[in-house]
Amino acid sequence: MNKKFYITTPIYYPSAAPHIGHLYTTVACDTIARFKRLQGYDVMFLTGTDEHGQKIEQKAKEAGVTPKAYVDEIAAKFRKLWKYVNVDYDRFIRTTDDYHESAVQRIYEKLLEKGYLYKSEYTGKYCTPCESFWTESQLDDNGNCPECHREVREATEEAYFFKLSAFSEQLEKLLTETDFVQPEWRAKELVNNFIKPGLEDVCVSRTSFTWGVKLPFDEKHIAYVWIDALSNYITALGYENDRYDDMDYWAADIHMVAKDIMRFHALIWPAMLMALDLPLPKMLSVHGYINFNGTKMSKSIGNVVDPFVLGERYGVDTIRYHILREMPFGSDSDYSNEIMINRINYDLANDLGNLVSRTVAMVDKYFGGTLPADRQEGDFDRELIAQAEALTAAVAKNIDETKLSAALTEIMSVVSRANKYIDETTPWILAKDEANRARLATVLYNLLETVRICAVLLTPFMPTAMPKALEQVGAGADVTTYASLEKFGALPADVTVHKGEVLFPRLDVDTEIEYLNSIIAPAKEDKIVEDEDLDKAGIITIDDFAKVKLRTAEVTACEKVKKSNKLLKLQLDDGRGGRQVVSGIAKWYKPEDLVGKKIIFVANLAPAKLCGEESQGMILACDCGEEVRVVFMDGDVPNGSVVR
Ligand code: ME8
Repeated sequence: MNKKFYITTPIYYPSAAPHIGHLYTTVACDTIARFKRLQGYDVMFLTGTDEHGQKIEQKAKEAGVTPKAYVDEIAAKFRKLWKYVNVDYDRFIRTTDDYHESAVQRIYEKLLEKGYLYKSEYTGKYCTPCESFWTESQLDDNGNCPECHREVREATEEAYFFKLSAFSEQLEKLLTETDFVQPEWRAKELVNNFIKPGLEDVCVSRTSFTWGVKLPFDEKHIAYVWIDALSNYITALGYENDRYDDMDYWAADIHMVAKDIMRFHALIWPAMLMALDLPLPKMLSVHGYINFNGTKMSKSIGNVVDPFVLGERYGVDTIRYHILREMPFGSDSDYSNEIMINRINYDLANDLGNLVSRTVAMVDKYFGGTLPADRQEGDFDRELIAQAEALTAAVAKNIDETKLSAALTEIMSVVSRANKYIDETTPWILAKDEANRARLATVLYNLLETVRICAVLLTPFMPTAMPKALEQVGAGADVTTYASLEKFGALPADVTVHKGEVLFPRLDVDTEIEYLNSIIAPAKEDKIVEDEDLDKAGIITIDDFAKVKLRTAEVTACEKVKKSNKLLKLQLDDGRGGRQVVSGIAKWYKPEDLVGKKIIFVANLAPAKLCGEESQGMILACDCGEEVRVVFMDGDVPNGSVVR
């Protein structure tokens, strides 16, 4: 039986559509899973969605739908994206799946039976309107509720606690004496920030909302989302449920997460497993964040990179390559349109794509597509062959260490070496003399072989383009296996190539940058955009105007934006779950002047952040000399009516 290999992504919150950050972790895991399958492992690759909790409950309420309907829609978007980018997972878990929910109840019961759960009192900062407890560090700059910015009060509620402190010593050992957390410096961070100051027990039940798993022994308590979520890694294998029977995949070989959720995975999760007497996962691979031009990607800033848009324009494999290549092991990476376009051009169009097309074209041109079997070794062969032969082991090592960017660097250096080999051996000069036939065939064969090895190793990264490359160099199924990589020279001596499409077309940098800048807005900070005057704006058509979606709404709440004399923050009932708009009218209106009034607003304006506050639209107002007057609606207009 083949050796088992179990890899997981985090299960994502279906509270907003997936973006390039989620894409990174999932494509990284998919690549590793594909590589291990290629190596012959029996792979279980798990991903899913983390669907309970107060945040989801609130979002659903705002959208005017049930939490289940809300998560169903977004979970479907995640699945759609994974299918689109060729993520070949084996299992998709949703924490609202019945089998998972009942298993989480059993986990709580077990923790209670084993003495790791106890009832006590939780004291924290409570926001009455939001019915939420917040920790000190979650409060806003003024010490208020981070959601509604109203005052919080100290409150106490009955809750269950998990004895995390009991595992302090074992966790310290795990982090300092094993290589569980990767990269290692992240483990040091955890020890210094959490273990050294003293681990506290974790409050693992809530009573202030209902969207979650009920504790079976005390039904007014809801399971803490993190206990619920982390359990997915074992419930998806069948732990404490009849749905699956795959616990023989446990312990996980790799849990991959970003730094934001490292501490839950490196402290609470191992402690839970210790409490449940289960073996610990072998590796927690922690990667950094993809930022956008140095700024954190955020929906409210409007710089979230949509993977569907990039995939449509540049091809899914290209995007997979780019994000995996750019993320250095363990640290943050910066997404920028320029870097992406240049990367596609240099690595994929110039180096890899060109190597394949040049080689195939030369076999076609000089030998009618089929190489003769005669051979004649020559200068430079050994160096190229030695590099190609050493490649598989180097890539496999990097994959096992989750260093995907390094694995790609290794492969691309062999690609570059092969391009250099073309310049060194000058096949076009060899072709001039019939006496060089055997030498020319050898040079081209070595190139085809190098492409074959690189393309097989690249297939897990680019599962659509690489089989095409392999077909072009005449590599049949028997020479695209992992075993076939052991030998340089697996292609038949009289191999036949098949000229095909250009794998990675070269992009025009200026055109693409202009395009990308127009669809992925850079952060707009603290600035009210002024209307252009009529002369400058020119004449527009009715179709241009129709692009602006105007709607009516009622102002349900309004307050001044702190740190700004100009801005008011308005909550609008737009008939569709509500939205927040920030407007530069504080000089002319007090909050109470606006509450209860009906206004018109631009509903499809890209979101922006003004003085740190998200604005999802713009209310209409007119310039009256030095003054600005808001356009109010008369009469009883339903909220959300279209204005044309
Ligand atoms: O934390 N760069 O879900 P989540 C790189 N439900 N990776 C990013 C990223 C970025 N800018 N943004 C998100 C949760 N990610 C919990 C997890 S697991 C038991 C429960 C990726 O939807 C990265 O993998 O907030 C990060 O850890 C994860 O999405 C957070 O996803």
